[in-house]
Amino acid sequence: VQVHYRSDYRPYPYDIESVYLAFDLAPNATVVDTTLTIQRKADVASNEPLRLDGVDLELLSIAIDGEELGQEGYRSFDDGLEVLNPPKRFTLTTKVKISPDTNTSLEGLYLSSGKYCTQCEAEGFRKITFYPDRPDVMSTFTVRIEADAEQFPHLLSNGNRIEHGDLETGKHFAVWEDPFKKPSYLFALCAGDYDLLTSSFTTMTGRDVRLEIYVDKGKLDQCHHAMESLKKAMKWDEEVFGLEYDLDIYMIVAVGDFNMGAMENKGLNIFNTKYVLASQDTATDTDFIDVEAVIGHEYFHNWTGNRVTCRDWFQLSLKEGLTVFRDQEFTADQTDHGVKRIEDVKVIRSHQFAEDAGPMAHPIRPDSYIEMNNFYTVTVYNKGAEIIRMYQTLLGRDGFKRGLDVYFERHDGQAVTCEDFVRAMEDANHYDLKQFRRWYSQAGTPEVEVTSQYEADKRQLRLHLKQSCPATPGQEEKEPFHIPVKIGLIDELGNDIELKALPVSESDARVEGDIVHLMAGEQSVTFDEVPEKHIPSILRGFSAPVKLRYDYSLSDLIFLFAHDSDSFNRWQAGQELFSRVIFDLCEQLSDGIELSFDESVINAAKNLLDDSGLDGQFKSLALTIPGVSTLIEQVDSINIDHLITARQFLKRRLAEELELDWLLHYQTNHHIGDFEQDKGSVAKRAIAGTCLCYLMALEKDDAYQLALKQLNNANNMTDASTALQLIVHSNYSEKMKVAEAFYQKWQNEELVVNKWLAIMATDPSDETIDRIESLLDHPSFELKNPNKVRSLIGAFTGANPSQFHRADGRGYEYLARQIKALYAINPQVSARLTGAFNRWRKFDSERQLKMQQQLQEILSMPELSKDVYEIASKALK
Ligand code: BAL
Ligand code: ZN
Repeated sequence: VQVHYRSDYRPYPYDIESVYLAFDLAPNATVVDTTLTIQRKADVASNEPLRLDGVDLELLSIAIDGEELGQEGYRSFDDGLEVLNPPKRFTLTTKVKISPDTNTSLEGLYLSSGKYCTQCEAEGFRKITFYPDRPDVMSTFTVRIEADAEQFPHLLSNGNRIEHGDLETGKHFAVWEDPFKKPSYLFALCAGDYDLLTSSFTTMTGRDVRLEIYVDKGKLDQCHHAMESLKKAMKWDEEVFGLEYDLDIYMIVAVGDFNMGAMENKGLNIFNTKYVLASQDTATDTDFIDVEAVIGHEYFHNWTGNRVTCRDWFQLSLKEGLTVFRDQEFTADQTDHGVKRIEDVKVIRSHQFAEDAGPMAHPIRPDSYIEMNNFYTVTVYNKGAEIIRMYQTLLGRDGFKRGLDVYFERHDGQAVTCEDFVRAMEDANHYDLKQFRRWYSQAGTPEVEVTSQYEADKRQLRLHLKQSCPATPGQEEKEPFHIPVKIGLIDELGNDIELKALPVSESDARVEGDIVHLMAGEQSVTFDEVPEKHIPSILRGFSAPVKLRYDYSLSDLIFLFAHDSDSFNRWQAGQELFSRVIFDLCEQLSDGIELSFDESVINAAKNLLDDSGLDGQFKSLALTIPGVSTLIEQVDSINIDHLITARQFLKRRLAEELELDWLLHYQTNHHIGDFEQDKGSVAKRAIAGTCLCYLMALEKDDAYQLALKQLNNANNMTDASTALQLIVHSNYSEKMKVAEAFYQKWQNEELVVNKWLAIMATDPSDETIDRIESLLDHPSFELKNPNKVRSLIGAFTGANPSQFHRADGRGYEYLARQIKALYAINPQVSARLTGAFNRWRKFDSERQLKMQQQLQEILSMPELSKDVYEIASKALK
């Protein structure tokens, strides 16, 4: 297998001045005619061959300036061809045949439910035609599409439609021209018979932009939220960053078979249906927010990604970290900043910390890869967004914006690097980011250990901060990071104490406002005029993606949980409280003693539930016990049986002790009547759902009846799916009848069926494995559809710890069997599934052995895809 290294970057020796593509669409024999106008760069030797990428293409002809090339004129490889001794300036014409119908990888051009669509990022364009398929080769594209007029009335590509018309024999054509230079990964083509929702947006300079959303027939009523979200995103980017849309048309096409969430192709976004379609009946409150966020994300890419793109794929976080940060801020502005921050940090702690501590650990700017698709990760995306957020913390909002302005001024229309971004931030603010750059080059999650000393006579508090970062593959030693640690001090009444930093020694950490700049391995900081009764609130807002260690007493945590003015740290205090109880219970289980914990935790939960000043969504988050995947990342090795038992014990005790409180709050917040989707109603549904979840933990008939009533009376999918999940995951004797009725009701709504599959797959009961075996043959399941695979198999491995980690190994066998069935069909999706084995070293020796065996078997499969090979082989290293 070939490993690609960042250090091997060389500029492409030729300029592709223009691209003309002509598609004659046919399921098994699409013909692509390509004409490239090419110019050798000034400093390049005249015998430099022209290397083009190409995979799964049948070459029909190749010509230079109209003259067919003979065998001596070019060399063919598995993954491309080289034109030998080309002239300095020429046109290259190629004609290839491809088969979209049999393209199950969903990369390149493929058919999905009778419609053509493309996915080219990262390296899918090479499955369409011979081309330098790398992001630093930018060109203008003209695209002609020809297809049957009745079957494919809509023929779409990037930019503006400049020509269209009918042809003989029932065909028609359209020609599209994109005036903006772009890399091949932003190319898109769609052809099909869709329903179309149109609208328009007037930009800040008064230009009218036509907005179009194309969906499967019959789904038009589920597109309005997406359209409104698009307009909000366009407006927000103008207001917050002064960024205006540049073409006269913006199109979104929703497809049911899609590897990713969505794709930001210039002027023609292609979306997974999951992130377009939403109606009260079929989508949950979370789905509505996710649609808005992904619509925003892809729209924001038009500047951060498309206008300024990446030089090479190692720089992926340049566009993804930045764009995730932008979509996070967008959602926070539309919803609630505190709640959104907690949601985002939950992803970091459960998934990114796991990646950073596992065999696939990589810096946000990786140094090497075997398959680029494996590096569309929570590290590149979400940790990348945390790094961008830290710029804003260091430079302030205005400084960050100044930096972005310089970045766009310098690099609009270019393919650049993360280093270019750092330099723009530095130059715009005259700020030294030398040490900050280590966030780009070092993998692993830093740990920050804080200790405190209080001198009562001086009323001074001295905090000592110490950072370290564990070794990761290929990186044994780490240099200190520049870590902004946001700090607060709280007095005995719960009020914030004004911070008065007192420089004591040269080596002390610099303090700016409430930010302590931890720059060395160890540094201290002193605060003056601190009253004797105080509690530090450290790493407020999760100001850096690190693990914080501070030895809080139980009562400190309870106090912070009740009073911290920083909502993130308030939530955090509760999470730490619950985690501590769970790990204490784990020890008791190991020691074989009766389980018990400090009852004050129960009171703390009750007080929070009763706090009338708090929003229901925050309460729901604060009263939810950390998930197993988050807990696993807090310790070096895990007894999974004990962990699940301990977690369940805590939940059950909270349920029992506060039974009347859960019931009361359920009754006050659960709303029957007209559906509303304002913030208050969403919050009420969230806390009502959490209350019902605790009530169901009691395993009593009246709780079952309450959930059944909610399910049967629901006029929205949030209430319905919450109730269904609680019922299916309970011991209610008739639960499978309820599940079947739900399926019958929703069998024609694919996205709801996917929820149903995920609920079935995450049932913690021992029968689940048999059920999900038989669901593989159920009409609702289709191995070729990534959403279904993620629902039935991905949800099982990611959110059903007790069954995935069954002691008998059947969970592991099930996963391995699906990977073996899928790798040849869809390499990308099967590689994602393989990642579920990444943390095998954390478990007991018997489970380790079982997971290792499955990985070895996967690796021994014939013609294993390089995607799966990379994940499985690195896991075993
Ligand atoms: N560029 C791949 C999909 C996304 O991040 O928007
Ligand atoms: Zn993106």
